[in-house]
Amino acid sequence: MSMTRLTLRHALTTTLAPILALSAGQAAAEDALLRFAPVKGAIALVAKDQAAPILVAPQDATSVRHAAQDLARDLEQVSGHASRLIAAPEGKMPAAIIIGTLGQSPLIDAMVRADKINPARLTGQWESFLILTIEKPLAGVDRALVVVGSDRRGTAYGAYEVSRAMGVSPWSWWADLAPRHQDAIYAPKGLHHFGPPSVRYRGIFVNDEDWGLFPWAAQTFDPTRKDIGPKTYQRIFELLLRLKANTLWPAMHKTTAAFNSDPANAKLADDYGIIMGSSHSEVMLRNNVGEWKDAPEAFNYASNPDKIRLYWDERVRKNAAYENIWTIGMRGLHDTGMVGTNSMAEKVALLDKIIKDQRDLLDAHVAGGAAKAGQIFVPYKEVLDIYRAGLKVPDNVSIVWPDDNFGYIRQFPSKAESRRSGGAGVYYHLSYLGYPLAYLWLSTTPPALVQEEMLRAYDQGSRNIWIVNVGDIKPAEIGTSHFLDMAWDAEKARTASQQDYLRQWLGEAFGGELGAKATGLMDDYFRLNFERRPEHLEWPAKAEDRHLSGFTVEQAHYRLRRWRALAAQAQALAAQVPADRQDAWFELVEFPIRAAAAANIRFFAAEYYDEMIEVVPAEAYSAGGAIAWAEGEIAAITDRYNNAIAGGKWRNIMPAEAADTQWRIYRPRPIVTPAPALRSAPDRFFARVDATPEPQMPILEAENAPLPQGWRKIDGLGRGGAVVMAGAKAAPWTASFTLTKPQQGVTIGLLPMFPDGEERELKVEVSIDGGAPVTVSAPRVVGSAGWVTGVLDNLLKLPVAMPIAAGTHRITITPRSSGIALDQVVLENRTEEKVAH
Ligand code: REL
Repeated sequence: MSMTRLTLRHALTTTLAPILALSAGQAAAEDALLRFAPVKGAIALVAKDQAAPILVAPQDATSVRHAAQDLARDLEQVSGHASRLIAAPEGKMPAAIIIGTLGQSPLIDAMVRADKINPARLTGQWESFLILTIEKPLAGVDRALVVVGSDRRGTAYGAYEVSRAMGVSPWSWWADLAPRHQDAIYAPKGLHHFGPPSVRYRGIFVNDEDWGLFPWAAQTFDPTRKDIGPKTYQRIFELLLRLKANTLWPAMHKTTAAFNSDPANAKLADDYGIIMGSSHSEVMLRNNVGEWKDAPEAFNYASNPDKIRLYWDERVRKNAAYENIWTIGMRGLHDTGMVGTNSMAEKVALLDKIIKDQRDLLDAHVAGGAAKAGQIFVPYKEVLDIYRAGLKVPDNVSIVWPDDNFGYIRQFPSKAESRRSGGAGVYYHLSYLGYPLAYLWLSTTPPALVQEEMLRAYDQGSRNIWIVNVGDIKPAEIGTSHFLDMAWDAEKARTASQQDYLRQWLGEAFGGELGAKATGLMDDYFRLNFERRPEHLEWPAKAEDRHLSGFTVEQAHYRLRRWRALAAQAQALAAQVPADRQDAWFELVEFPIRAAAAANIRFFAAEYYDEMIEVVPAEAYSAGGAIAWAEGEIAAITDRYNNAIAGGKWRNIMPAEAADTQWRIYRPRPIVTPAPALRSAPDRFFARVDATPEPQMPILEAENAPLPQGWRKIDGLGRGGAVVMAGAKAAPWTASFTLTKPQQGVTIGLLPMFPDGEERELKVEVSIDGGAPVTVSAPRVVGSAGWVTGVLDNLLKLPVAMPIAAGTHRITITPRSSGIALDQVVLENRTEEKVAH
């Protein structure tokens, strides 16, 4: 037995567990894939002004050769020394990097035959890889760092993993995180094993691109094409591989040409090993807004099935050779319901027939037919009702359960559904255009919420496909990484808090010290935006509401103080950021914080102006000045993003603000923006903001009571810093409090989650001092007033009527449904807030 084999065995038994527990790019120093100073026994990949060549067999997949080329480029970018790509050993080589796929690369297979690589952990595995050092791997090569993948993506991920270990962030190009120079790069002896991923298909949906990605691609990045075409998609595919993702739902709005209108796009996806899907409304890879050339009324399967079937048939034939995930079912031409039916029974029957016909097309053209082809059914918006009314989705089709567009997953698979051979998945939003209000500007969904919901889904069987709507990609960099990292390794994610994730991500981007400071800022950014997203400030607006936002003056001013402090810190810290991270700092930290802060100042100053103009005009004029200041701030930082940073690379990517107005129905009494003549210096307003007392609310924050058995604390969600989430057999939650005057009841604040499986309402029992419990329930109906309130506030307020005398009491809350995330108990019965759920 060779020495290598011994080392291998040793590595497998002793070091694998800790390595697996650590993330990519985060391995502890002693387990590091690469070092930048000589270590005993390490292989010199770059030393003495030379970079080792990269061996990759011509027989290997194009995606592998792309990744090898990118690795060569990265090596050169880091070290300044070019590395050559070669197909076989040339002469005598002291060191090399060998990249290849098991069973596909003759280089790798030769090493397996010679007992240099033990393929046991790769054979038959999905997207897995080993990175290991081997002595005398091939004739003529003394030593090599070898990346061996179980399949074409596994190998590519492995090559990018080496890049990452050299300091090349997956976002290096997309977020201007240029790698730092290294004079030398060494690979210490060892073996590292990665994969298989927790979730089989992991991808993004580029959506609502009209205001960011499209104008940027059309006018800045690919002006010859004037569209999102292969040049832009190449960047997206590479990003996906660097993030260990494998699937894309492409841009689909009318402004952008349909992805498949140029066959070069799908061909390129295949070259990169990317699996192409399409969104819930673009079944059978057809982008209807761009490709359906007949009258819109003719997109009706009840009256026009032959024509529509032909339309689908053409796409299936043309794209059958590629790896695809076929979305089946049918909606309207865009994000609307299917036409041609009246009753629910008719809808179910028509959709059953559509699915059958679509599977016949797959049988006709795709290798292995409908029994083998990857297929998903997405019960998005109205389609969930059709599914619930009895639609039969064939067993091998994955059901991809969407969130409610606001980050709360509408339905989790029941036990029976989780046993379907096609498995289950999730379609999740980090950005949204639609009812009741869009959020397209800043990326504000807290990682803590995404983690909670996605792991709930994972635990209940949604493990086959996860797709996240990332809007224009920028500025959703952190959210996108977080989602895809969880999809790659769900167990690792489980133990990390929001702050842990931010610390790791920002530490990798900016270094430990600056990363830790940025973590505090971004954690606060997510918390403040969770209370109200910057795009949702104008809500709610019942005509009689004094404050459109629903915030009292104390709450609003307290909030502004926190935003102003945060923006000031982000700006002040910029002075400590090294020159090569200045652009990235602005894109990832400073811009989102300053933009959200300015949006809040502008909105709450306008509310204050409205309130004061007839009472103390000078106060109002100063608030008018604050509005003008905030408008100027947004204009200036947007201009800087688009025109000044990264040498103009991002021109046209950042819209001046939440780009959409069509859904703003909640604005019956618009805030008056004062004319310039009615504005003065903002100092008086800001002094007022600083002097307003903190809001005093009689509130019990759930996380401050002792955590009962079966509950978990989730940091980063809810008012006050955390919520507590009840598990399956949670004990009652209980806390004591003192009232100085009698109350008519309390108001329970929950996160507006959905319960598990077939449950349809959130339910708790509340009792005071061991008295008779009162049951409170909230049916979770998307579109209802209660749902709108819940998702825009990220808080579901459930008033409980029960007289309580002054004095000290004990309240007990017992979960009676799943999905109970308790945020707070307001010691008042806020019946005026009672809304229909
Ligand atoms: O978020 C979604 O999935 C939908 O809103 C989209 O399909 C749709 O294109 C939306 O962007 C509105 O146009």
